[in-house]
Amino acid sequence: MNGRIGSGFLESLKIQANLKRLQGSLRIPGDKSISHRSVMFGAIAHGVTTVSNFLPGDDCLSTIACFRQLGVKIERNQKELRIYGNGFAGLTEPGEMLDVGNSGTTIRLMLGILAGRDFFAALQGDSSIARRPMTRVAKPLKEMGAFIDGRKGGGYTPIVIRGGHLKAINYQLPVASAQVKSSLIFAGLQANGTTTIIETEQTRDHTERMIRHFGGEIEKRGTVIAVKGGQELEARDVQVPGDISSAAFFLVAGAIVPNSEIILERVGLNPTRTGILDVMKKMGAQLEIFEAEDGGFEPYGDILVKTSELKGTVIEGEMIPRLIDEIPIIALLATQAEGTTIIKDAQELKVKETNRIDTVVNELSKLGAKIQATEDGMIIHGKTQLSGGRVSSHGDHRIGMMLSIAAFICDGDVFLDKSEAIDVSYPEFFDHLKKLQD
Ligand code: SPQ
Repeated sequence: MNGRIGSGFLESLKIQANLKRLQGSLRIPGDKSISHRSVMFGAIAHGVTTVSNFLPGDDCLSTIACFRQLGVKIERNQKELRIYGNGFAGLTEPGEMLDVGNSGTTIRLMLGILAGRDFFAALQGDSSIARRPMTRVAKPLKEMGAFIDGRKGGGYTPIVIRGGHLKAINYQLPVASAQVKSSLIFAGLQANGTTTIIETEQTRDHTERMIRHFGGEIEKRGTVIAVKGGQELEARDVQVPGDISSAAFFLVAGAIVPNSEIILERVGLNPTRTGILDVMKKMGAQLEIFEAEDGGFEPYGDILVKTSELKGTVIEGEMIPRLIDEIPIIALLATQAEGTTIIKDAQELKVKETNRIDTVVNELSKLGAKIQATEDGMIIHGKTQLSGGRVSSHGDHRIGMMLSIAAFICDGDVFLDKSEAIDVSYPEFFDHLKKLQD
């Protein structure tokens, strides 16, 4: 990295190309999904929840700010939190609009919590959040009895909600989404009766694990989840494992930069999130996984990755939810694999922080990748020598990090616009990149 060039909104980060090696070990920052949920569960439980290794990324800070506005006392010292919960009933009407920033998880899960509260709240986020669909949570929450309205009938932000007495429903999820599932679980905890949720595919199960960790009950049979209303949760200590979605950038960097050997420490190994490890192994990556003996309620371990000879593969079906956020960096990996990689069944990528099918394909094409978009994914032909150029994160943290790693294997420098988006999930990203080059 050679600092920023240019000025104002045209500022661009120059990233050094043609790296000779990456070596060393990194302690990966806390998992974003688990960090959000630790604040939410701490807020609705009774007593003082302590959280260690919390991710101080912009998204998780938005969650803290929102719950403070809902009357919850939260103390933060860097990566340590103390949350003073008074149960669902302890939440109070916010005096101002709740601002979720760039965070889809914050708004969708919070709507599920607010659905059971008999007060008014208005929510909004940034321009990316304004484009992301909210009907997927608004529709079932309205069916349970919440009043929700907003732009385009409550389908988009700004969105308003007045919660109240909820009735349990049986709901078949129309898309594979942990956010919709979790939102309904939070509403279900406050409803009359037992709410049943049927998933299309297994998605990340951090909410289910955390209910049990906080002393609650949730039943799971295959893809059917049942949650009883009227449960009260008790405060607990939460140790957040490292985020495998953040580790993914260094897993791929280690595999594609020559002469590399990297150890990633205390990475979350929840099987609903480890699709990237399975796919990398299938593509021929040299990975070793050392699982920790006691993972608490979320398993974790260390991962060693070395420069590897890679081959193309097909990624589809139930694998997709297990690596949905890693697809941008897997696309880069595929440019360095011999043969063709096909990614299918991933149309959900179109409604993330950006349309991640289009942004990945457009930005990697600028660097010379042979990649094309399809209706539900992309096709990548390798192995390709990437060239330098000017690219943009388009305000999407995962695209920014993917392009920064791509720069390392380009034969000319890369200039990255909107690199600040990376702070959403990995504020230490550039320090960690530098550490591996020292
Ligand atoms: O929170 P946000 O903005 O939706 O973040 C993303 C990401 O890339 O960090 C998605 F854009 O992760 C989601 C993930 O894609 C986090 C998440 C969760 O914590 O429950 C679930 C997934 O989203 P979804 O829509 O499949 O439920």
